[in-house]
Order: sequence, then C-alpha cells, then structure tokens
Amino acid sequence: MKILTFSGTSPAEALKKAQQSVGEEAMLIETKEIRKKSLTQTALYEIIVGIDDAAAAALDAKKKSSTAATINRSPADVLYGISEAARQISKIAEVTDEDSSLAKDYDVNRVVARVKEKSTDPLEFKQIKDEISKLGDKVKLIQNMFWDERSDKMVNLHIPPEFSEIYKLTLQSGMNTAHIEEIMKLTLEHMPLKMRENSETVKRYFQVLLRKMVPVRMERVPPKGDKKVIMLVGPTGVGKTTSIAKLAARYSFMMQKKYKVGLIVLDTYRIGAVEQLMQYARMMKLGIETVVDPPEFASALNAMSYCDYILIDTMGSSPYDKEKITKIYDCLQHNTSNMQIETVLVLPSSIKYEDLKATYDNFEPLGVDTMMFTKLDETRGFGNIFSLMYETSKPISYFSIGQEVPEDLVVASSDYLIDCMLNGFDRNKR
Ligand SMILES: Nc1nc2c(ncn2[C@@H]2O[C@H](COP(=O)(O)OP(=O)(O)OP(=O)(O)O)[C@@H](O)[C@H]2O)c(=O)[nH]1
Ligand SMILES: [Mg+2]
Repeated sequence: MKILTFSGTSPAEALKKAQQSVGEEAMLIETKEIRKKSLTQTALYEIIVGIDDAAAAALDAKKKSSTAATINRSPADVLYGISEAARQISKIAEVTDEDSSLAKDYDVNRVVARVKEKSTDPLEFKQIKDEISKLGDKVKLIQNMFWDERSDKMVNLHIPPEFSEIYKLTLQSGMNTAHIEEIMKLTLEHMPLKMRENSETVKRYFQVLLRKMVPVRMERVPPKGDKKVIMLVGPTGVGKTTSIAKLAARYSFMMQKKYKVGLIVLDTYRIGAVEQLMQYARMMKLGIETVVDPPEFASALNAMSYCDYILIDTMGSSPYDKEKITKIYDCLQHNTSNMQIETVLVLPSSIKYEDLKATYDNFEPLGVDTMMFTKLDETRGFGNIFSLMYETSKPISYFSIGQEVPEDLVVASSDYLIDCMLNGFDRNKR
C-alpha cells in the first residue's frame, strides 16, 4: 500500500486533487485541518489517501508528476475506501429494519442499541461498537467534504455542516432555492448556538420554524342564520369536481351538525361536466343548479338561499386561457346578492414551484381567498406548496390525498404539510 498526502484550501479541494492524481480507487485514510482560516490567510487541509501496490506501480510507470509527498504508514491504518464505507453502513443500517439511506438514517446510538439487544458477548459488542463509531466518523467526514463544496456556492452565506441534512431535505422537497437560503439565513441569525450541535436538533428547530411560517385558514362553520359560499377554481383536471363532492359530503353528513348543502355548476359547456356532479348530488340528495351564462349566476345563488353551504364548481381552464377565467370573473360580477363568495384556488401538488406560481398569477385576478392542494398522494416533495404560500402569503384550506369520496380530504394544518415535507407523505397520518 502506498500512502500519499494532498493539500487544499478545503477538504473537497484536496480530495479533488487526489482523485485527479491517483484516480477514484484511492482509499481515504484521514483528513486534517493544518491551518485555520484567518483574516490574512486561507485555511489549509490535508488528506491522506492510500492506493494498492498494483495501482501505485501503474502510476509510477506513467511517471505522472505529482506534488504529493509519500510517507510511510502501515496498511492497518487504512479504514475503508469511500464506496466501501458506504456499503458497510448500508449493511449495518439494515439491522435497524429501516431505510438504509446513508445520510438520512445513520444514527450510531440507535444502531448500537439494536446490536446490543441482539448480542450478549461483551467483547463482540465492543468490537462492533468501535467499528460503527469509526464508520460514523467516516460518514461525517465525507458529508462535510461535499457540504463544504456546496455551501461555498451559496451567496454570502456559510452554512455549517450540521445543516446539510435539512438543506438537502428542503431542496429535494422542491422548495425554491431562494426561499431555502432566506430561511437558512434567518435561522442562522436566530437559532441558539446550543441547538446547532447536531443535525437532529437542527431538523427539529427547522420543523418548528417552518410550521410557524405556513398560513392556514381554520375551518369555520357558518354562524347561525348565515351561510358560506365556496367557489373552486383552477386548471383542468386538478380535482375540483371531486373535491366539491368531498366537501359536500363533509358538510352535509360528516360534521357534528348536519348542514344543508347546495351545488352550483358553472361548467355547463363540456359534455359530462354536469353529469359528474349530478351523480354525486343524487347520491347525497342535494339540490343542484347549472349556470350557462353569467347573468344566470344570481338566480342560481338565489335558488340555493335555503342552504348553509353553497358549493360552486367551475370549468377547468388552462391558466393561460384568459377567456375562461374572464367568464368566471363575469359570473362573480353578477353576484347581486349580499353573499360573500370565498374563492378557493385548487392546485395539484405534483407540479413544480415555478408552474404553481405561474398558475397562481393567472387566477389571482379572481381574488383568491385560500388554496387547496390536491393529489398529495401522487408526489413525494411538498416544498413547492410551502414555497407558493411563502411567496403569496395565501392560506391553505384543504388537502386532497386521493380519489376516494368523501374520505380522501384533509383539513389543512401546518403540522401536516411540514411533516409531509420533511418526513414524507403517509396517508394514515392526518
Ligand atoms: N390521485 C388523486 N387523484 C385525484 C385527486 N383528486 C382528484 N383526482 C382524480 O383526478 C381526476 C380529475 O378529477 P376531477 O374532479 O374531474 O377534476 P376537475 O378539476 O373537476 O377537472 P375538470 O372539470 O376537467 O377541469 C379524477 O380521475 C379524480 O378521481 C387526488 O387527490 N389524488
Ligand atoms: Mg370538473
């Protein structure tokens, strides 16, 4: 085994040099901080790598010029190559019967506790514990190397390695990067130093912080003698009609009090559009009115004035189809009653933040009061939802988590959204 050292202003830079010089096969032995960063000089890191004799001979043969210095060290010092470390950790993580994802779930204490349960031989247990600790250090080191490189790219903001997990989670969730950086900055300014000690406490802090940032519209039933008129608008096929059916069922027979619910359909041009809601109305024995032209809207509202809840389904429109959106707007203009209409923009959670924002901007002239996100069951990232709310400050009212009427509807809460975002969607949690 030949041992080589490489230096650089960050561990990542030194590692890159090593890779360039000796290739991917090198085994990482140690990383040292040789000199701390100061006002007058950059930091200096040294990494020590080992390559096996055959590779070393091939390298010599090539007579590649290298600034690396050779030192003597016994092969026993070599722990693992990077890929070997990753493989070993995945194997050990299986002991926990949980996700073996390296960075996410590697928790030395938990693994040790599980091994302890299974092993009675103290010597064997100590060996395993030592081995796991070594691997834990290795993982941290690898994480930090990549992290240093990534955090350098963030403008004016140095983010400590303990934040790497939460940064990765929020980024994978589809949250807008500018938003992530703003929130990181805020956190770094306000988070107590003691809480920054490890990624677990950082994650908990973030969870609380993000929850506080989500605006939610509490579900309020209409006061006695009053009524609620809710209109669902949004792009085609996002689940407006299905959601109207779920809401109708919720208000008419799933709450403590059973409310009188009436339905209005504005989407009367498309074949089948009325029929879809008509079927639900028949099943739930609800009154239903259809509106073809905007002037009919006022009489449809009047006809439903005996109801506690009036739910209005609208034609789905491409966010770029100004004509259809204008038609809905015209209907709203024909509301000569004193009924306040709450406009709910229905959006699918499965599209990226930029598309959500563009859609929001196009429906905004209708006067969006709250937002409802559908198809949570069809996506894995929820940061796009968070970002849209962060950007627009519009509260969410409901989530739709599947096709089943009426059960796949969740009254929005910040806990629910942030839990989905950081820990993944689970349809049984609501
Ligand atoms: N997986 C999943 N599918 C859903 C959800 N909500 C609605 N759907 C399905 O999406 C499809 C379209 O639903 P609709 O309720 O007809 O959508 P819409 O917005 O009324 O459509 P248009 O009236 O054509 O604009 C149907 O197959 C629904 O069953 C949801 O939360 N998750
Ligand atoms: Mg529809």
